[in-house]
Amino acid sequence: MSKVSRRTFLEASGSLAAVSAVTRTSATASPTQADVSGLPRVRQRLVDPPLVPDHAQVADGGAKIVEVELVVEEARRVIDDDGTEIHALTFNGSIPGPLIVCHEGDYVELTLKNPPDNRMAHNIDFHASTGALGGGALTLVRPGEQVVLRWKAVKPGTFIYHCAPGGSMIPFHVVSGMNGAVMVLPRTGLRDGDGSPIRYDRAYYVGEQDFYVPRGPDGDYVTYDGPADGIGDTLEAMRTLTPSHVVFNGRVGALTGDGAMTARVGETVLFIHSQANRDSRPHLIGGHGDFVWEQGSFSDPPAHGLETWFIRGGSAGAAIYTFRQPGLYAYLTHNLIEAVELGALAHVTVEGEWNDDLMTQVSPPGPIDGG
Ligand SMILES: [Cu+2]
Repeated sequence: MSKVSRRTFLEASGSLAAVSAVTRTSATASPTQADVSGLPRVRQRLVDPPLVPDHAQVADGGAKIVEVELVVEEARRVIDDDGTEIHALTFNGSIPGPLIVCHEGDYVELTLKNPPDNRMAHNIDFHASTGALGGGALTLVRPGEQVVLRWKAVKPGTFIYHCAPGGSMIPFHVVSGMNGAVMVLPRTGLRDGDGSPIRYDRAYYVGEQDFYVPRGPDGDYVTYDGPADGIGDTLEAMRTLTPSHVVFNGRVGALTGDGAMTARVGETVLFIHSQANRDSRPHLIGGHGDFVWEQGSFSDPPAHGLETWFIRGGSAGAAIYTFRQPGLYAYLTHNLIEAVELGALAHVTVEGEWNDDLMTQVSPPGPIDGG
């Protein structure tokens, strides 16, 4: 049973007032605590997005304890092609943090480490979990500390997680990079609206991130010496609600060129898309969302054949598409200003045979007939 001192708890909850009712002071096991000692344990090796950890789509066997480790990394990151640099706050060094995958009924057992050379306190709020501010009230770790949290995955779907250390530090840490996603698969796998199984050949995790980099009097972005130096200016920029950058996977162009996602004609691809702070409108140019769990809940049947879908700020959604044509696809937010001018654009390079029936150029560009 986790134990939280009053002092730690208040630090973790910050200005959020309604949480005193969940203060836990007893060191004895709750009568509702399940005995998980007999459950098998599997260690999930987390990977940098857009890759996802190895996982079974249909659960083999009963509930498991899925062990994962997140290490907080406070580090400088360049976020665009102009060399704009921020003091990023990250889980495991990537923006977004890694995708965690489990099945409904499994337990996720997280070890959260805050190395001693960090400067700030951090915690984690799992939207997929139940209780204690999503775990935020039980996980505040100062530099040099670690904590272990176990939660049961009772809701199937895609969910974000994020740091939430209290007050203004909640949005500040989230827009500095401290967010990621969990996918809780139904034990029997995904199903379409008719209840037929859906299987995917590959999966990608696209984490969308809004940054608010302050500008100096000359209009240029400001680079700060230390992680705390820019907090005041950044909070001021955040309050304009106007991001300087909206990007996928931590920087402009992270998922284009050599970083582009890949697939083959005939392959079915699952795209998980998270936005921890702000709304987004994913669209696959030249393709569709064959099956879309726009709100992320796998308890609900997916929508079919969508053009553009909507990811609410503070959520993750999932879309599945079977590629039918080769070529370069743009996967972007269809606020095209955010996509093209601010950075929220990715590419999917698809190899395979062109299908003339689906599209053909009947005559190439040339002079207008009779002109
Ligand atoms: Cu944090």
